[in-house]
Amino acid sequence: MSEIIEVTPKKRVLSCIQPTGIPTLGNYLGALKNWKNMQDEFECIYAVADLHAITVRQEPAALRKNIYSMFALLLALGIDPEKSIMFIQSHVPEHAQLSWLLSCYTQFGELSRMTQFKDKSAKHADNVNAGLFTYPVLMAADILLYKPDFVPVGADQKQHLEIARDIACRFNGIYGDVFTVPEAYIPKIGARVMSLQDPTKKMSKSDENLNSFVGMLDSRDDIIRKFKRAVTDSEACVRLSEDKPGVSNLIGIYSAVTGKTAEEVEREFDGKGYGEFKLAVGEAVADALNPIKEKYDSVISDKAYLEQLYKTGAENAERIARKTYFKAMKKVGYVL
Ligand code: ATP
Ligand code: LTN
Repeated sequence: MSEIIEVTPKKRVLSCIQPTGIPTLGNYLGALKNWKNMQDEFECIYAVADLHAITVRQEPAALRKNIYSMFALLLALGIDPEKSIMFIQSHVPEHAQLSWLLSCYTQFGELSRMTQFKDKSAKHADNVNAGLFTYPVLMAADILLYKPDFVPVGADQKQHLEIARDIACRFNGIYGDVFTVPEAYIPKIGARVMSLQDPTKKMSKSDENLNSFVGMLDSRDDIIRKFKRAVTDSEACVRLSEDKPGVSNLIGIYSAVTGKTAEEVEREFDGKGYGEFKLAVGEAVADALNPIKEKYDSVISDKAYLEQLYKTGAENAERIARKTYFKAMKKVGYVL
């Protein structure tokens, strides 16, 4: 008698990252590290969100270079193009197309409440463009086109994910089941890595103070130097506490790269000074990032290989995106 094997389809994951510079340790621990780990359990789709990048003015040559670097970095992180779909957002026109449709189902008021819009328009007061305002709609399109179950992001993107869920529910409420309503997947440790110079602010690659963030491709010496200079406090005690944001941030980073719990870290450095602790954090981070840097160096110069991968990736992505986009268009009443 033949046996019937039931195969449950894998749940789907989608995420994107903007090519606005070399990602930081914050991007890595808050999002990218999970991208690699999720590949075995889930069907994963990852994109370089280049359309999002121009909400802030970009120099053309730098943008082009950053798109290549970010795509190469995904490979260096261990994203396997045989297992996962990886592509460049602008290569799949349905993202911009669905974004227009969804923008007509998104309220001005809800976009006005986005903290990223408020922060970025304050920071770039001379260029508060409409794209910066509608950025979450494009992000909703990125997500909803692929019907993912989970979206791995850092804690700062939670609000954008909520709006994507609201838009999906609103659209489904009018037209029936078109979109899947996704869940955010935010890591417990590393969800919000703070600046090394001002631990009340999130670590950001666009910070003017270069000592405030660790870039994923920084040299070992630079990484250790930046941790040695990290702002702490005068208590000289390695302890997790709300009134010790600098030390707590370093404990979080050390936990995230070594897999040790905060209590284990506190025990390990009991009675030891900040000098020894900061050096250990710097070395552990450099050890964690080194294999990524080595792999990046080996793929970045192979333009033909990268091109072949992003072309195949876009074809595979578009096959999925097109179906959802046409379904949404048809429901709205367009003649197809
Ligand atoms: P910028 O710092 O230039 O404003 P960004 O780093 O916030 O950009 P992205 O590069 O698009 O923006 O972020 C990619 C991913 O990294 C997102 O999932 C975001 O939530 C996560 N992320 C960004 N900063 C941090 C941080 N400090 N800690 C944890 N996760 C972060
Ligand atoms: N806004 C995100 C980048 C992004 C994204 C997405 C993340 C664009 N489209 C879709 C998840 C899913 C950010 O991290 N700043």
